[in-house]
Amino acid sequence: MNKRSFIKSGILGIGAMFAAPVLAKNSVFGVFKKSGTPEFKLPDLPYAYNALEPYIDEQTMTLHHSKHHAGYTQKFNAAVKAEGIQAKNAREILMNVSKYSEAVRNNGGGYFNHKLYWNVMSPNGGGTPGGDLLDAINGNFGSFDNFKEKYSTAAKTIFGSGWAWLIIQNGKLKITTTPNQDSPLMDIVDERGIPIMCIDVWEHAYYLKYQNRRAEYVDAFWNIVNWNFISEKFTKKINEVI
Ligand code: MN3
Repeated sequence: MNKRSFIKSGILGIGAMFAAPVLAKNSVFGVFKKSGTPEFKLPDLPYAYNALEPYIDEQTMTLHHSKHHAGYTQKFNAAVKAEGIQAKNAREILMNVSKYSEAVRNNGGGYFNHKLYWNVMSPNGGGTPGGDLLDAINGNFGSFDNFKEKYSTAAKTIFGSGWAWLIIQNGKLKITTTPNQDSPLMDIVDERGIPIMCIDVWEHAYYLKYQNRRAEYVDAFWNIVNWNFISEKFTKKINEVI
């Protein structure tokens, strides 16, 4: 080794000495960020885009999932990252949403609400629920028909964009509505509870097929309600408190 190459490798060696701790620090920070700041993925639909025809059309489902829900998911991730939010999951963020920005409230709600909405519908849905859920519906609303009527009215009469919900609140079933992308899980809504059923009444959910006739979309919704999913959720969540 001549003098020149010794100096060169010496400088590289010093460089490596400095580089090593920097890399180590970055990788530790990387692990920390991975476990602390969650990253959310757009979930796949549990059925094909055309599976809910003729009640909800393929084009609406395609745009609603691949554009709207994808947009909420991407903006939710951006906001969570920008604000350095650390949480186990989206539910934890929504339950403490008053601490965060409007972007987290709107896009976090959009991310979470649509995930439930896709599962509340099924091409094999419709009919009536059974078991414990039916007993609870009868107990809280008098009859299934009465529940259906009240839920439909709530969904049809929301002013502007929002959601109608069936929630568990203090062990009882309750119908509520929220504006925009607010969720019953959020610590800023009037009626908090565990959501087990929802319908999206934003115009993007029905306008291509039903135009201004929201009531027809709400009436059609009953043909695709996934009572198996909602019953299972009810049984799992009945003893949860928020
Ligand atoms: Mn929507």
